Amino acid sequence: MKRTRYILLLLLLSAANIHLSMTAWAEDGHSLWLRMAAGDNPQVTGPACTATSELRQYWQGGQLELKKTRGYGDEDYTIACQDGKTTVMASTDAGLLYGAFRLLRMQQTGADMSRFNISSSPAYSLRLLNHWDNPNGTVERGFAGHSIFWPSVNDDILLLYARANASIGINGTVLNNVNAKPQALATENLQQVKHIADILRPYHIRVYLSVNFASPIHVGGLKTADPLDKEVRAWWKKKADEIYKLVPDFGGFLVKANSEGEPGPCDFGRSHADGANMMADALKPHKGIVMWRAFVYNPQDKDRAKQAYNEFMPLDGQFRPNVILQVKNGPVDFQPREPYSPLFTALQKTPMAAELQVTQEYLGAANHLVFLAPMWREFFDEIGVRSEESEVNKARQLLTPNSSLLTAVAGVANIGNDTNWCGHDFAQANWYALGRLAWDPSLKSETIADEWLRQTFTNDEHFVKPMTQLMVQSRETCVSYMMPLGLHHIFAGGHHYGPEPWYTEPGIRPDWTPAYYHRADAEGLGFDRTKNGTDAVSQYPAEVCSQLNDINSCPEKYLAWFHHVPWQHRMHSGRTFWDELCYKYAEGVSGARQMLAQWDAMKQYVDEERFNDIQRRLRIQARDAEWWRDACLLYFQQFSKLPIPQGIEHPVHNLDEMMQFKIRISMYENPVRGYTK
Ligand code: GCW
Repeated sequence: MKRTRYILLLLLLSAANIHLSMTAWAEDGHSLWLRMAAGDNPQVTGPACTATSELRQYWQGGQLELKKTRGYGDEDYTIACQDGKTTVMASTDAGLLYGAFRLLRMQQTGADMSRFNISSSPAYSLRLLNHWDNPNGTVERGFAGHSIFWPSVNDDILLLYARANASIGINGTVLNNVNAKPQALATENLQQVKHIADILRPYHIRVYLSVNFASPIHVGGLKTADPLDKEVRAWWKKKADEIYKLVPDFGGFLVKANSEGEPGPCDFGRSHADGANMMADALKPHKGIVMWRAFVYNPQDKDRAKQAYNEFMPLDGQFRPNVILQVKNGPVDFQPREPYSPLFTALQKTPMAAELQVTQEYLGAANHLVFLAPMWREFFDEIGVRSEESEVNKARQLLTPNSSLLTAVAGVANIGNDTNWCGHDFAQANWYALGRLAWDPSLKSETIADEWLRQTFTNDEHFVKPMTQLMVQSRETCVSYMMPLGLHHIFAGGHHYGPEPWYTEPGIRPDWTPAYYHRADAEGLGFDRTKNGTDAVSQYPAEVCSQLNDINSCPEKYLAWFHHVPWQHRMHSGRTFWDELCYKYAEGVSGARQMLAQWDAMKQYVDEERFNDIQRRLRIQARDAEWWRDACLLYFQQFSKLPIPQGIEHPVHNLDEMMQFKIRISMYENPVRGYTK
């Protein structure tokens, strides 16, 4: 009897093992955070809509009813469970959809489902992805393969893309690069836009296009693209009509104008407002919008960080109501750390979109594990958006009476046709975080990391706890080994991956060289943006301005951003600025190594395929961190002429060697090797 039981037990165990090795352990990251087992649940009742079919397929609980009732905002929902019965209530299909995905998230993360009553509504009405995808299939600053939209699409991929976005609240997507080819608006192209829109629509995702300002010339055959020209205006109206015939819920246009060589209204002596308003007028009858980018800078100006403000502040109040000004979170360009763009607290009448970069153009591409929620939280905190975790925010809340002007969040996507979508499995977490924060910017980074890890890997606490910590710390680690204490834009020429604080070329624009930003000399390091310098500080509200202007009250994380800091300047730690810089780089390197060690300890909780790939990338990251430290400290040491303090690890390379390193990548690829000679 005993023996039979024993054999039975063995049989059961081995069956469980086979099951494990065939399902849970064969993972390639393709399912993202949507790893629910499919089924067909007859206990789910509701109107015929996407929410009902999603829940019918993936709901593992008991009786569930979806109900449409009046009284909710367009995307709001309530979900509740009482006496064993779960209900989703909303006024629209979209509300039901978001409620459905909330339930599935709770189910996947192992939440207590016995009794709850949750209501939710989004903080921003537009929550978008921007794809920098080109018609030939390359993705600018994309590190995960080719475009999923161009030149052709795979409908299954699009469907999963739609579900993933809906599950995190994304409700719009811009299908092509802001460096837009005129052909985006050609009639053949619009057929494909329609095809994509038809697949995304059931998931409440609208499509948008980036447009080239000179399209009337290149596509329409006109002589000019002057926004005040009658024929040009008529051309845009006709184009809009054509688009809306194919895609009745088309979202609108995103425009990069007079920036980095793109055409724009200034080419015709007109203002950004003239250009944006012309397009807004064409889209208005169809309820479309224009998202006009504020990313402009010109080599003649003294300080690149001031230019968007200088150009757009005088236009505040001149835009049509269906124009949104899309502003990057920082005043320069998606650096590992930037203070917020002063436009966010200065504009009084113009609705704004915050443009955040999900793709890691300046953060180690798809080789480095950098969880970006803490960076975006920092941004939201600093512009005074409500958050539960922030101290800064409490002080700033009153500074931004106009924060209601922030109406949209746009994330520059990190998505390509790689099997796991984002190159690095952990880069999926940044796509996830973008959606979650655009819905609710008060979420803590920990919360987002925790729920993403549970859905993407496992609910096992031994994995979730340490990995949450690792993720939350990863951004600070990256800042420390790349550009601590306010340093910025000291990347190698030609790509934005490795360090080259010395980089220059004959005839190059100064604002495209690192020396323009770091200004290292015998006296110190950093860009003087105080009142005695370029006075960029004055673009911030008075209280913030005086804090930033004084080297003793300026947050140390922004020191070299706003000040030319003397090497001997005394830091809060008691160290000199030079020593602190050395310590920060050392911290960055040890942080990167710790991530690798922590991951190595997680082997038993992760399938082999993802474990190995992530480990390989973490090793690259740890080596890159050393490379950053050595290149930067050895280079800056030529100016400081100070020793690297005792008690921390010293560079393992020498400067000449560092200056020989070159990476062979283009702006369309992930560096396959950390660096090559
Ligand atoms: O960050 C810079 C990038 C460019 C990009 C530009 C922009 C799409 O290096 O690749 O172009 O910003 O945001 O327009």
